[in-house]
Amino acid sequence: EGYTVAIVGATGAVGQKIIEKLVERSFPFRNLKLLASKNSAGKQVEVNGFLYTIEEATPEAFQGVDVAFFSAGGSISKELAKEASSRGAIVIDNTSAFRMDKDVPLVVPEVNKHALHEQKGIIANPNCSTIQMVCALEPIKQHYGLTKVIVSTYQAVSGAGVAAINELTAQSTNMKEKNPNPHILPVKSSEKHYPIAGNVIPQIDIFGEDGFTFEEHKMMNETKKIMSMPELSIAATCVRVPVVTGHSESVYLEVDRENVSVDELKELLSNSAGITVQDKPEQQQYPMPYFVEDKDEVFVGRIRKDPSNSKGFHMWIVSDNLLKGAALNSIQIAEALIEEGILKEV
Ligand code: 11C
Repeated sequence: EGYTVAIVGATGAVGQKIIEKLVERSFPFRNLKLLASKNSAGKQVEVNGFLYTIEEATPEAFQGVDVAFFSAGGSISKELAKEASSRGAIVIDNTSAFRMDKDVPLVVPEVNKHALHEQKGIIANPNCSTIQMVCALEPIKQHYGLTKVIVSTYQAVSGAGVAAINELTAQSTNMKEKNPNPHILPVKSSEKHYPIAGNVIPQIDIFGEDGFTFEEHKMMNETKKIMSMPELSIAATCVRVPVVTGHSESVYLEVDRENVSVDELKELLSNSAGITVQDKPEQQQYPMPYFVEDKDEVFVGRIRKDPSNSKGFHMWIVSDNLLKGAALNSIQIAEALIEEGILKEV
């Protein structure tokens, strides 16, 4: 009884969370295949009391797999995702490799579960900072319309993987150190690196010709695709901050209706799937990344009306980037595939 599930990138920051959440949510797996690079092959990992040996991710490793979660970087997905789907697996890909492909649904189940029916073997999990934002924007769009979004992010280093977490930790233990020796952030493959402890870096991923980074393009393009709003006016500024886990976002948005009140917005978001409103300024209550680690929800607070635009609102959105931003959303996609009858019972 149950599915054969493969996890590609099982030793990474997201891969580890996928394993944790599969167990915690009692996902119906019968067999687990933990796949990783040649370097990690042979290591043993305990999952729910059973020992699993990590195997090298090769095309043949996907034989007999029903669902494959990919989270080992875009180049591995480009190399192996089609190999997996051609062997009958449904791939849920956590990288940016296929997100904007016409034939690949880009899914946040609370927003566009219906898109799963268009899948042709690969489903893309959106970028972490996009996921938490669209969870809050979708109910607003449905009730009041949405015409404009301007977002600035405050993103945790775990988004850049275990090496970036280690870099922040090492630099934080000696903030006065004159030689923090950065070599991962902002972008591992780039020429220049900057310290992250005691710093804020306005660059996540590489720059495009328009002056926006790829992370900013992801937020803009993915939001339009997930929400089916190709014409949405949206701009993003993505910034790395010295936080291990939990992305924060300052979002300005404009609705398409007059006289929407802050209380109405709070009520709407409080009743929306996956969202918790934490918004009592008089009690200094608002979301903070320090408190969201290991929490499934998207937290929203600081909801205010813009002082000069009656259709404009500001809000602050925080979520665990490794959970709703990555591992949890991927598993919710797999659960939705079962609910919708797309992943057949075995
Ligand atoms: C970060 N958002 O925080 C990135 C990590 O496209 O899935 C996720 C990259 C992606 O660095």
